[in-house]
Amino acid sequence: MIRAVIFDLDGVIVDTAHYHYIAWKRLASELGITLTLQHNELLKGVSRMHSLEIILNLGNIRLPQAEKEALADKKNKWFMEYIESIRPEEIFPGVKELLVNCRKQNLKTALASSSKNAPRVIELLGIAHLFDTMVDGTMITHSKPDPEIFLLAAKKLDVEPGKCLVFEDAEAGVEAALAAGMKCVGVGSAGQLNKANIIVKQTADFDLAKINSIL
Ligand code: B16
Ligand code: MG
Repeated sequence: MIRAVIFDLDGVIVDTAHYHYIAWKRLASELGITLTLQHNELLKGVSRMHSLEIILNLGNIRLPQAEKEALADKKNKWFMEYIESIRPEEIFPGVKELLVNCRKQNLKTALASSSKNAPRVIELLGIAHLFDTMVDGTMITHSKPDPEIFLLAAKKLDVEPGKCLVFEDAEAGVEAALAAGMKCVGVGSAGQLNKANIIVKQTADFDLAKINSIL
């Protein structure tokens, strides 16, 4: 039986991926690099510094660590400005209801986001009370595709990894969930997420009544 449901944030609950994209694109263009939506797929779910490395590689740019940190801080300041305008209306349709229904069915719920800004986003969305626990980028050493974030969420929930179901929109996130020994619902298009146990177009398309058929 599935006992817990673990949700990624960006791309699963709200489209913060868009704000990450415009902030990275702004930084990339200052560096003379054109960042496309296709490139952006590689940045989903991975840490801030790893995202920067991917962008610098696109432009064949090598920089000392201190400069990289300054660039990452610059991007983060822009991102933080953009997300201050996020409102609860931006939660993807049906996601709040899905969380409420999970809890009604005695499933534990967790947030597992690589973002160090996840607590602020969740606060602005007003949905902290719908999670039994939250794990974010400040609590982990290795970002997705490493399973650390999901294993920590399972530990905090006190549920075995094999009884957890993860919702993920990023390839790195799907890989992390499977590496943790969990089941995974891929949110998005089949091509990128084909390793997931099932794929839905939007988070709310998942049929909670059939949750155990995934095992
Ligand atoms: P930050 P998720 C991830 O969040 C994003 O998908 C990824 O694009 C971002 O680089 C990462 O968080 C770190 O975010 O710079 O705010 O710490 O999809 O795991 O919820
Ligand atoms: Mg995501």
